[in-house]
Amino acid sequence: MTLSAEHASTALATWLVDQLVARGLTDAVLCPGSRNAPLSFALAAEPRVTLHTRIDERTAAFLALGLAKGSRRPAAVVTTSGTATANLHPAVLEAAHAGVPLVAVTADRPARLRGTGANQTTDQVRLFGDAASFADLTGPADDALDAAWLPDGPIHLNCQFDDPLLPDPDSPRRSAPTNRTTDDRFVSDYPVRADQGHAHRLPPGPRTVVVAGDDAGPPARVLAERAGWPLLAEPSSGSRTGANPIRGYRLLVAGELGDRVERAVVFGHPTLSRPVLRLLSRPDVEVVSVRARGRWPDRPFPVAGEHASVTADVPAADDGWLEEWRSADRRLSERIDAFVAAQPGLTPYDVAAAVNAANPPGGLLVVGASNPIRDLDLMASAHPVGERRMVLANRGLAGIDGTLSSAIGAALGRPHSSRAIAYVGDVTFLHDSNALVLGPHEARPDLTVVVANDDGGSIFATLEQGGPEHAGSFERLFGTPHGVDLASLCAATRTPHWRVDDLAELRHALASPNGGIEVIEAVIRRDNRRDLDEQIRALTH
Ligand SMILES: Cc1ncc(C[n+]2csc(CCOP(=O)(O)OP(=O)(O)O)c2C)c(N)n1
Ligand SMILES: [Mg+2]
Repeated sequence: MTLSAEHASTALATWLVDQLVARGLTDAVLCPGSRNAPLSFALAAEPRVTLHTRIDERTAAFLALGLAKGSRRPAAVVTTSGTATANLHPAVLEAAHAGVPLVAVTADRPARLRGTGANQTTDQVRLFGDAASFADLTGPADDALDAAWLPDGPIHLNCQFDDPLLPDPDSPRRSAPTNRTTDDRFVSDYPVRADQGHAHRLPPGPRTVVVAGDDAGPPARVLAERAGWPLLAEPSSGSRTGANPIRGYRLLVAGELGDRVERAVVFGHPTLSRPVLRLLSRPDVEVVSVRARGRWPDRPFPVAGEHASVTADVPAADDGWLEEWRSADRRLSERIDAFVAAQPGLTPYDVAAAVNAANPPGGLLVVGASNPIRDLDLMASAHPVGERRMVLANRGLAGIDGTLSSAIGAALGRPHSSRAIAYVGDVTFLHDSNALVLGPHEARPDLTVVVANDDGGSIFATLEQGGPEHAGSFERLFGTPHGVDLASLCAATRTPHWRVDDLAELRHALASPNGGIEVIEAVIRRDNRRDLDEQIRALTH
């Protein structure tokens, strides 16, 4: 380090950026501020980092989360001190639960000013509690960074910057990189879930299902195929391909077939369906868990055993178990499709099916929480193995926040996708409409945002609070209609917008993307959601 002591902040920032690059970082999202200026200059001078700038720190953090998920590399978000840092908390929590290497770099004042009421200075030490590993950096300190570094979870690097915050005008802009190649010791195992060591071998016998929650990955499918077991795979599991996924599993698990399950092997984080979670909590079902990513990998149900990976003996004879599920699923799928086709107007299920159909091999689909992911779950048949589509959802905590930013990040992080689509509810869209605020210098992905607009939160209609006894207060407390004119909202950021209210128009709009970020608003009803949901559940009888 050749910089003078007076430029300690620049030295720290330059060193930190070098270190992040060595750990595989290629993208950083910067939010403007003065205290973080040393990092801003250091990032701008680093040719190996693609810099993104966002005004809103919450949006920025979810953009970085999406970049990490789409690229399967760590991504950083960089902020000034004070309230700015607290805006990172939602994305840090999501990253902690989903096991995503989100690097939160916050600028702070020197420790001597903490607790003194100095301007824009608060207690940022361990701001995110146990959710993130933490280092309080005062200068280049390899040990502190090594100790905090996680391959699969959020890292909070708090940087104490003293004045001066600007680089020495007399020093060269940047010396040639010396050790700034990626260091293999640190490159995370985030990209590939390598089976570590020897896989636990399950004996055949009990009637078994494979449950693939969010981020389960191909091993769930491989196990189901090898052993001849039905695969109950959420849309964002990464396992929903081939012949074993049971499209209507959510309904079938609640019935007679579900009652006969004796054993379940769980991959990833299953959160989407209550019947599956009930199955996993049943005392007569033996649960075998394959360790999932995340800061808290423990299961919320008792497990008989937990393993890094699992395999099974190939069954000696076909006992018909898989075929029972498959034929029940075929019958149910036909009934669901016929029921949906018979409904007048555009239904939420039509939107889900159209979105699924518009996602080609090599495509990227980011799905919002609430009903969009559930409707997709119900309507999406499994694609053939080898047709690689990436389906992502923030299922670590299933928040409706930051979804558009996550989608923009994922699309930027996976630039070779044949198509990128985000599919969200209207409340989810509004929650993160700041994602559409992009400056003129920012990279804009090609991304079609489909908003299923039912003017409020429809999921609550299908839950207990949607019962007729609560009808009087339902709209105000849960439905939250907003009446926002999405066309005007989009116009404010010059985001192209199409409003469609029938299936043919929706398909047409989906079939003709114009490039850049564009919004398709699919207008659907909310008043009949509870009724539709009940009728669909009755199709198993
Ligand atoms: C940050 C956050 N706040 C609140 C919730 C609770 N919540 C779950 S779904 C939902 C409504 C979502 O509405 P919308 O996006 O329109 O989808 P819909 O239910 O209509 O399909 C809310 C508020 C949440 N999951 N995350
Ligand atoms: Mg809605």
